[in-house]
Amino acid sequence: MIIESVEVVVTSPGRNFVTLLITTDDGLTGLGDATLNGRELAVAAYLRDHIAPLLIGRDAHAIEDTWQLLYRGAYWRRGPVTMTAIAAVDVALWDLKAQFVRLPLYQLLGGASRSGLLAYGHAGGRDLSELYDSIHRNLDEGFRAVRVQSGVPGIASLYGVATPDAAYEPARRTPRPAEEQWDSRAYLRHLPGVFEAVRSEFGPELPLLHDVHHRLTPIEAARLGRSLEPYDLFWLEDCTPAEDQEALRLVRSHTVIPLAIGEVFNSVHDYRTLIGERLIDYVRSSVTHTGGITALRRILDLAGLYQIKSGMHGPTDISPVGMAAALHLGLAIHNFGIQEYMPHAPVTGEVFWPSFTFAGGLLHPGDQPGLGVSINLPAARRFPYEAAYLPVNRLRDGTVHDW
Ligand code: CS2
Ligand code: MG
Repeated sequence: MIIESVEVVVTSPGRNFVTLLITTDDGLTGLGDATLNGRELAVAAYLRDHIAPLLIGRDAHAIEDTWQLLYRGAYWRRGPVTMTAIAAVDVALWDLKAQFVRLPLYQLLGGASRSGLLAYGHAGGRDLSELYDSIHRNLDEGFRAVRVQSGVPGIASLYGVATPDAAYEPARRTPRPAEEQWDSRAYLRHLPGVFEAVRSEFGPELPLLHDVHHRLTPIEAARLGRSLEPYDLFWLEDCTPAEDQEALRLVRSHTVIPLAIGEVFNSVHDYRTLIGERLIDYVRSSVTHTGGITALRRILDLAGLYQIKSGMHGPTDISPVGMAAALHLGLAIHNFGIQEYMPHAPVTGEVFWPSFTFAGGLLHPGDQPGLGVSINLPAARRFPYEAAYLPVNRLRDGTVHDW
């Protein structure tokens, strides 16, 4: 299987996606997701200008050697742009190998370790009544676990909370990032009451998750963790800015709430302290942003030694290709925890044709050879790239804060 052509497709059906297509002399095409929210064109250029020329003529079966070549061979290591580009190549090569042997990809990763992947949906509301409606919608759609985000009185627009008529999509199609507000004291005061209310309305069984989105200091996060303990959360996500691994020592010493972190990480080195010192319970990395199946599998194998489980990032900015890769990996590994699932807008389905399924609260990658996703190129061309950015956050006095 010799690589004959490499194509980078940037398309925007509902939101921007970058997809890598690798075609071999056998006539097979493998797909990889290279979408990095708000920095899509940087990855597209990295792939087109610096990686594609290296791939032409190489053996598509040599997945590990190609990974090492792209990682070590660039001299400049890690970083979200580089690791997203490497991930796209890695996933496309796994897709090709699995198509070549006519097996669903999870079979090459060791076969299925479970019958389906528990998924969590997203509920958010500006007040309790909107939030209850949103949780009910998730349950009606079949979700058996729900992430709960709530408005905070006095904060006008906030991460994770949409108006009831619009799907939640943090990246907005504006030439510059929109601005949101933040007030840690107001949030810390308000949130425990929200979880108390949700627990008494929906009972003790439903797994509830919450995403702080990197906004607190370690001591604030410790206080929040303690105050949420009575409501038995499945996890508290990104309670402090993720790059400061040592911060979680302080959080951990004050609370037994399970912690999840890592959607912005891109390498096993971002996890060494967190995993080695058992400072987290769930690894949030996606296949798409962490160097592909080859690299994320290594992180999860290391995590498994410490009873730490997967909780792969699955927002809409992971394309259907990236989601399929996550599902094949999640089905195969032993230490699967939960899978985030934010279904794409219907228009995304005009371009990407995935075969994964969601039924009874469980995702399954399907049994087609390879990843089981195809791309409709004429449709992709109908949706050209449109600049879109994640918001930035400011405190009441205008100071820029973590978003
Ligand atoms: C999030 C995302 O899914 C999550 O947990 O934190 O909504 C995140 O904000 C986006 O993926 C950023 O690209
Ligand atoms: Mg998150």
